[in-house]
Amino acid sequence: MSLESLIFDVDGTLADTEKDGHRVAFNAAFSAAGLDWHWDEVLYGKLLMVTGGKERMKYYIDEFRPDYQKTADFGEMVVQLHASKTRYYTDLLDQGRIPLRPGVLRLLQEARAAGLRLAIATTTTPANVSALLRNAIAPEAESWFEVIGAGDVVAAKKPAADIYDYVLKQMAIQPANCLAFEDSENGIKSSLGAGLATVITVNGYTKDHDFDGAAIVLDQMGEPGQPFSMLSKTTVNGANYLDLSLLQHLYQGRS
Ligand code: XBP
Ligand code: MG
Repeated sequence: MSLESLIFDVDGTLADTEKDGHRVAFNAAFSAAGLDWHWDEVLYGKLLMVTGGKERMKYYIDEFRPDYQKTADFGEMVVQLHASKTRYYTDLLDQGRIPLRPGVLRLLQEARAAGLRLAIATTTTPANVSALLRNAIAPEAESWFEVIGAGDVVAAKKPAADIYDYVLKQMAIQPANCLAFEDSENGIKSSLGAGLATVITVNGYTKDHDFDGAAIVLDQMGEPGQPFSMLSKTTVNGANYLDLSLLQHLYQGRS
């Protein structure tokens, strides 16, 4: 077996999009619709338990707003709010507000140079992925990825394995030839469920999540001169940033 492909989550993994991106865009959409819904940073951490923006809004009303009287068209209202949120979110990205996390661009460039096949498996809306890639990498960066599996293309979002299964099928590749990159418990449940060895980089919202079964858990991918901290007990042969040789080492040692 050899390492042929890297499959990346987007939100929280490629970029810290949740607190200053998605959350801000949800609040802008709520306010524009005249709703008194507001998601502060702490509440948003709890809402992240549910992936998918439409699903998250429904969860918020069901769990946190027993006072809210749903109307018959509630489902359609959520769809409209979500479309509005997507516009606010992609506008934020078009303003260049959200950069990639440390080491992400370097690792993508190294992987491309080595001929690895790249793909994306995410819960977020396809337009959000396009906006992040064109603004944080390059106008043509979508073409770096052979398959972009996103949003409602599968019926069940993470933690279900469906989005990874979808991407693997599109690529006609076996999970044993790939590594996945995730940042959250829902994410690793999904990737492990699809049989993928998984590299974790945590963020503020996910640092206390359960990453049992991960190939390695890091605070960030790191850069030369900006070392990662390791949160798992993994041998890394002295490496202090994530590069292809460390990925090969993790890949060889995967269980
Ligand atoms: C990402 C998400 C997404 C975004 C919102 O999870 O949960 O729902 O927060 O995106 P993951 P949409 O990183 O595990 O894929 O509003 O476009 O659904
Ligand atoms: Mg994520």
